[in-house]
Order: sequence, then C-alpha cells, then structure tokens
Amino acid sequence: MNTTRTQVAIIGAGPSGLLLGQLLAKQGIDNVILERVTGDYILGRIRAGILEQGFVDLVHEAGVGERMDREGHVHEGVELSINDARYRIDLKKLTGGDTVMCYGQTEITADMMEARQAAGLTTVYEASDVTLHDVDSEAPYVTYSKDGVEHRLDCEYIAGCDGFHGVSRKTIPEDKRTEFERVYPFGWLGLLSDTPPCNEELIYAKTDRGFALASQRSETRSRYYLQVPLTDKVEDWSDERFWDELKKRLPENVSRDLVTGPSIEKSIAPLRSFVCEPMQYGKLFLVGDAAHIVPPTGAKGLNLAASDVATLYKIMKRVYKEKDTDCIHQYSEICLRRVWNGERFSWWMSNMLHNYDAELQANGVEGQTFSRFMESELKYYLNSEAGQRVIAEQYVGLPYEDLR
Ligand code: RFL
Ligand code: PHB
Repeated sequence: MNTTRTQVAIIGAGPSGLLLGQLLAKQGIDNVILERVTGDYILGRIRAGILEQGFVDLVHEAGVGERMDREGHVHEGVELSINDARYRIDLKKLTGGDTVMCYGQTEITADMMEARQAAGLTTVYEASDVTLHDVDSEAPYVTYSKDGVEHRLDCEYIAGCDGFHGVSRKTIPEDKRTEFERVYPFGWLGLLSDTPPCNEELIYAKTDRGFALASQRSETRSRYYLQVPLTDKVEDWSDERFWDELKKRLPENVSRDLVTGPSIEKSIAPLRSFVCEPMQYGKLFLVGDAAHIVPPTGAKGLNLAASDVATLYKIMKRVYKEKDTDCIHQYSEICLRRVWNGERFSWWMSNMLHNYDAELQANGVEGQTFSRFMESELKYYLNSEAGQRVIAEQYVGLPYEDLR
C-alpha cells in the first residue's frame, strides 16, 4: 500500500471539486483530487450553461476567470413564452443591476483543469474503488487503486464532490441521513449544434406540445432542449425530428429564422429533485450534486454547487487560519437554506413550464385542474411586474450567506 498525506481530500473532479481545490490552494491549503474517470470523459459531458454572479465572483477569486471574461456572454434578460406569446424578464432592471453569465460548464471545467495542472496540484484520474474510512474520527483516510496499485490518502477533511452517483453520500450511515426526492414524469432531450443561436437571450417555452428551451454556448454554437416522455430513447430522435419538433414549440416568429444543422451531441437527462440532510458528517462534507439535484428548468444545479463550495471555502479558511474547528458544524445549515430555495424555485419553474397532460390524464379531473392552476400561475407572474421580479431575483441567484 502506497501511503500519502494531504489536508483536504477531494472526491471528484467535476466543477465542485475543481473549484474548491483551486480556492483552497490559493490559501495554501493542500489538497488532492481523486477522480474515477479521465479528464476527457468529464469534458465530453454537456451540461449547464448559465452562471450566477456568485459563481462568476468565485471563479475570479480562484484566479481562473480570464477566458470566461473574454468568451462568456453577460445576459441582462431572459424570455419565457406561452405558445406564441413572448415575455421578456429584464433581469438587470428588475434586480437593480444583476445579470447572469452564459458560459458552458464544459468550458469552465476545462479552464479549472488547466489552471490546476499549471499550478502543479495533484489530481488522480481513473482512481477506482475510492473508499472513505473513519470519516467521523480525528484521522479520516481514503483508499483507492490506480493502475492496479493500492493507495491510501491520509487527510484532515474530505470534500465529497462526486456527484449524485458518487460514494461519499453513501458513506454517511443510513440512520444519520434523510433523503428527500421527487422524480418527474418526463426528461429533457438536449441537442448541441454549431449553428447561431435563434435569439440573443434564452427562451423558456411552454406549449401545448410540451416544454422547450433555446440556450446557447457562443455566437456560433446553440444548445436546445425538448421535454420528452421518459420512455423515449435518443435513437428515436433523428436531428430532423428534433428540429421539426423544436420549431413547433418555439414562438412562431423565432422558429421562422431558426438555423438548423447537424447535432454534435444529443442526450436525454431525467429530471429529479433530491436533497440529502445533513450535508456534513464528521470530517466529511457533501458538495454539489453529491448532496442535491434539481431539475434544470431554473438553471440552478451548477450554481447551488458553487454556493456549497463558497461556504466550505469560508469554513476551511477559518479552520486553517484561525484554528476554529467548531465552525464546521455551520456548513450543513447554511448550505441547506440556499439549497431548499433553489430546489423550490426549480420545482416551481418545472411545474409551470412543462406539460403534465400525459401523467395527469390518469388522475382525471384533478389532473386537468392542476394543469390549469399551473397555466394560470405562470400567466399571473408574467403579467405582473412584481411577479416578474420574483422570477428575476431567483434566476440571478439569491445572496450567499456568511458564517456566524
Ligand atoms: P459532477 O459534475 O457530477 O461531478 C462529479 C464528479 O465526481 C466523479 N465521481 C467519482 N470520483 C471518484 N470516485 C467515485 N466513486 C466517483 N463517482 C463520481 C464523477 O466522475 C464526476 O467527474 O458534480 P458537481 O461537481 O457537483 O457539479 C454539479 C453539476 O455538474 C450539476 O449540478 C449540473 O451539471 C446539473 N445539470 C445541469 N445544471 C444546470 O444548471 N443546467 C443544465 O442544463 C444541466 N444539465 C445537469 C445537466 C446534470 C446532468 N447529470 C448529472 C446527469 C445534465 C445532466 C445529464
Ligand atoms: C444550458 O444552456 O444547458 C441550460 C441553460 C439554462 C437552463 C438549463 C440548461 O435552465
């Protein structure tokens, strides 16, 4: 067994693990990242595209914002549509100056990987059988194997940044955690293409045929999504079928000018709301998707991961600079307050924007009543300035909370 030592062992080299690692290193806090797959595999996953200001600020603090500042696009507004009726939510005006940054998760992840490598920080890719030990003791450690060799990493703290399917959450004994979950009766089919976006800002479209989202990565690259039944497979959706359906769901005056082209990537993601409480157990902290999942309708998944990172970063700074270890007990409650807000917002947006008909038909008149409630709810919020402000202030992101 090959034994090494670090201060913070980070499990997972997704955006949570990489951002945390970069921030800790800036403070002189030693850390090692253990990742199950290769860097290329991580960069092949197409995920989020909208970053809140809090995320952008953290990326700057980590010293990796240069390309984001150059290539990312600041969006001052976002559109929601109901069939052909378009409503623009002026984020900047309604929030007194806040905006969001359109810059892909893939890009920010690549930037952080590059910065980590340039700084000479250790990331072990293709680490298998990662196992966490004695996390509720004074001497936690992690074992893993790499190229057939067994390794042991001794550490002081463990950050479980290993996503929904990772090992960290499952390390917390079942009787010490509570899990909350809602699984939605549809998924999102995403398509990435090298075509110019159909609109300057994102369009979240509610239609009788189901939800669609027009998003983007750059002036020449678009990302579109369609609500699809969970039973659908990617193979059921040729590019042609995708574009035809998208045109039927986007407002008519947008579809008219939609530029189509071959897909670079196409995948179906299920929609889920999930929270694990608490998010800390002994010396283990759960960060990002390891602790919570939201449906992507509010663009909150990655942003909630960033606010967890911000809180853990503040705690680690206090632990190592001020030798205050009591503050670790604040982690879970601070994170969960913001997490539940993001969960509620994402659930609410999902309810209002998707078509639940297929599922609700089974519930007869009650199902149809739910559909009408949701449609009325959306129209009420969109036709009222106060309502639009409620959406705007959550879309740009609620403030981060400080430690006590
Ligand atoms: P990640 O990105 O899942 O990274 C976790 C990393 O941990 C590694 N790992 C392990 N490493 C070592 N040992 C193990 N046993 C391990 N098990 C797993 C994994 O290989 C991986 O590299 O979590 P992180 O860093 O917390 O980041 C969270 C974000 O990725 C996530 O919130 C968002 O991408 C969610 N999400 C979306 N959010 C949005 O805001 N907008 C979107 O459009 C959007 N699309 C998506 C998404 C999430 C998806 N998932 C999880 C299936 C689309 C998909 C398909
Ligand atoms: C994306 O660009 O992938 C994206 C943007 C906003 C969302 C979800 C996904 O709400």
